[in-house]
Amino acid sequence: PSPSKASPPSPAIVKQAPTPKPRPTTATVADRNEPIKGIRKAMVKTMTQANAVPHFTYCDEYDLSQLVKLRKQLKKQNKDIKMSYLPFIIKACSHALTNYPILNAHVDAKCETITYKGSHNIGIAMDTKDGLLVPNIKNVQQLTISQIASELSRLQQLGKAGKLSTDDLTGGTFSLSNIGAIGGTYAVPVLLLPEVAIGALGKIVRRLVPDEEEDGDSSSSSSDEEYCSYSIRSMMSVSWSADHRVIDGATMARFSNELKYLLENPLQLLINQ
Ligand code: CAO
Repeated sequence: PSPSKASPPSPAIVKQAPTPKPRPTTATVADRNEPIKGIRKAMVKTMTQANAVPHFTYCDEYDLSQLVKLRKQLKKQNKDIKMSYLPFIIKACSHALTNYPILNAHVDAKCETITYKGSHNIGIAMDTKDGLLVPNIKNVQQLTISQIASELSRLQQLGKAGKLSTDDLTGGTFSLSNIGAIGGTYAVPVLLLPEVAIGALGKIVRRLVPDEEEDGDSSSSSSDEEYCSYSIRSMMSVSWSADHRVIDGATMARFSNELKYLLENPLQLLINQ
């Protein structure tokens, strides 16, 4: 049998390849080299050393609605002092550290000794004129929330002016990084050796959260459908990194639960400061 002849494509359905548009005229911008020195050079060393330590990160969300209201009231009543959220958080950390002293500790370079530090010298990561610096507030366990606020303002002003002292920058025992002051929800903080734990605070955001179920609510439902009420709450995520050679996840989680309780019930914090 003779092979069937393929009929030529109809001119109407032949697809024309699109003509590429010419590349826009651009001028190459020269690259720029900059030597890594000063605080950046120090950061290369400290961050590289810290990254060699096996660590884990644990995250949770705290409901700061009551703290947001309380701070608003205190700000109205006391205009002389800059009262951000950090002084409350720093004080609450100190309370929780009292029950978890292993988180307020140093570990030597060979990881042979844990030194439980007596003072709570809480470091605060600051975006300063010179770059990232972590001055610390000394003996937080002895300070009131307003004293912490004044000390934080002093360090922030010195940081802005590039005038933080060696004393301010050394001797920290536990650190916090309030990245939420700039924005963002989660961050994985890098340890500040020889400290064993650091927390990153996210931005406090208002969002819908299901209300706590009251006792008996679930059993009172006559159908399979679940009804739930919601409220707008001020939520903050917190991410903790800890040295996993000496700190286990359960310790970090229990510490975080205690801190969460204090920050969600800030009157307790005011009464017991
Ligand atoms: N969520 C929502 N609002 C926040 C907030 C948060 N997590 N943190 C701060 N705010 C609010 C403050 O309450 C304040 O509000 P008011 O003007 O109404 O009082 C405003 O934002 C500005 O706060 P602040 O930044 O001046 O003060 P602070 O005490 O909260 O923080 C400091 C001080 C120095 C920690 C902060 O300015 C800073 O430098 N943060 C960056 C830290 C950083 O770079 N971390 C990354 C390290 S790793 O590279």
